[in-house]
Amino acid sequence: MHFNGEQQRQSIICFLVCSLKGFTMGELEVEKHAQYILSVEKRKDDFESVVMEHLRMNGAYWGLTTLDLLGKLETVDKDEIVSWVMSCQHESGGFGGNVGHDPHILYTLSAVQVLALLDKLDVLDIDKLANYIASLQNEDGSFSGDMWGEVDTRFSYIAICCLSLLHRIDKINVEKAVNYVVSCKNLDGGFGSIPGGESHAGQIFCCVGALAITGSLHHVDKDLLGWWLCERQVKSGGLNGRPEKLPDVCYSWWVLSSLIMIDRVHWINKEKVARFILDCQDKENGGISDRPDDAVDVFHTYFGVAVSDNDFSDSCTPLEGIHCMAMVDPKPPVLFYIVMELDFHFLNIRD
Ligand code: GRG
Repeated sequence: MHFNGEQQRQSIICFLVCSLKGFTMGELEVEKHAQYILSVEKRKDDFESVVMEHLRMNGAYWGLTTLDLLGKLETVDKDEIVSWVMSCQHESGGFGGNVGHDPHILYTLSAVQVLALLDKLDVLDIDKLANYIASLQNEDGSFSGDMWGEVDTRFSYIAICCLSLLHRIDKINVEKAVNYVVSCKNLDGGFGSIPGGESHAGQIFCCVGALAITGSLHHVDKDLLGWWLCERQVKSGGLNGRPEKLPDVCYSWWVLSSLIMIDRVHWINKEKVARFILDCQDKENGGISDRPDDAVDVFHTYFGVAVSDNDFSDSCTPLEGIHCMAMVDPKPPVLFYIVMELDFHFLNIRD
C-alpha cells in the first residue's frame, strides 16, 4: 500500500477513532493537546520548563512526536530545532540533554529520534555517533549510560534501538548484548534493570524491545510474561508498573507495547485502558496527566496520545498499521506516528 503525507494523517485520525472504539472521536482533545504542547515550548520560565531544563532533549522528542501523532508537526520551525539539537552534541559524538550539558545515551537516542522525525538524519556523522554508543558497551555485554558507568537495561535497549535506526548494529557485540538482557530475566517472566533486579513494566519494555530488535524473542516466555503484564491492569482500567503500585498513563504504553511485541495484547481490556486515558485529559487546557485529576505534563501527554493512536482493536493489529505507514514514508524507516521503538519489525524486514 502507498500513502502520501495527507493520507497518512488521515490514517492516524482513523486509528484514533478505532483505538478508542466505543467512544466518540470528540473525546480525545486533539486540538487542545496540540496547543498544550506548543504552549509548553513557548513558556520558558514556568515550573514545568525549569524542571525540564536538564532533559530538554527528551522533552523535544516527547513533544514533537506528540505533535506528529496529532498531525501538527508543520507548526514547528524544523531548522531551528535541528540547529538546537546539533548544538547539544559533544566531541565524543554523544548528545546532552541541553546546550552545555554532559552527553548521555538517554539524550542521544532522543536526539536521533528528533532528527529522524524531522527527516534530518543526514546532518549526523553517523559513524561518530555509532562509535560513541559502541564505546558504552561493557565486557559482559551490558551498556553504561555515560562515562560514569551506571549500567541499566534501559541503556541496552537505547543502544540497540539507536544503532538499528542508524543501520550500525554491527558496531556492537550483539550476542553479548542479548545475553546480558537475558541474564536480567526473572522467574516471573519479567525483566529488571540489572541481573536480579525486580521486574518492572518499563524495564520489560526495554528488554523485550531489545530482544525484538535483535530477533531474540525466543528468550521470552510469552505466556508467563503476558500474564504478568496483564495483571498490571487495575480496577480503574489503568495499568501499574509493578504489583501494588498506582496506575499511571505511561504504563499503558510500556505494558501495551510489550504485550504487542509478544502477541498478547488481546489479553487486556482495551476499552478500560482507553477510558482511563481519556479520564486523565485536561479537557479545558489540554494535556494528559499520570492519573485522573493530577497536573498534566508533556511526558504523559506523549504516552497517552501514543497509546490512543496505537490501534489495539480486534480487527487490525497495531504493527500492521505501523508497517503500512512506515513502508511508504519517504522518511527513514523509523518513527512515524507511533513511537519509533515499536518499529523493530520493520527494521528487521528492511535490514
Ligand atoms: C524512547 C520511549 C523511549 C524510551 C527510551 C528510557 C527508556 C528507553 C525507557 C524507560 C523505561 C522505564 C524504566 C520506565 C519507567 C518510568 C517510571 C515512571 C518510573 C517510575 O518508577 P517508580 O518506582 O514508579 O517511581 P512505580 O510506578 O514503580 O512506583
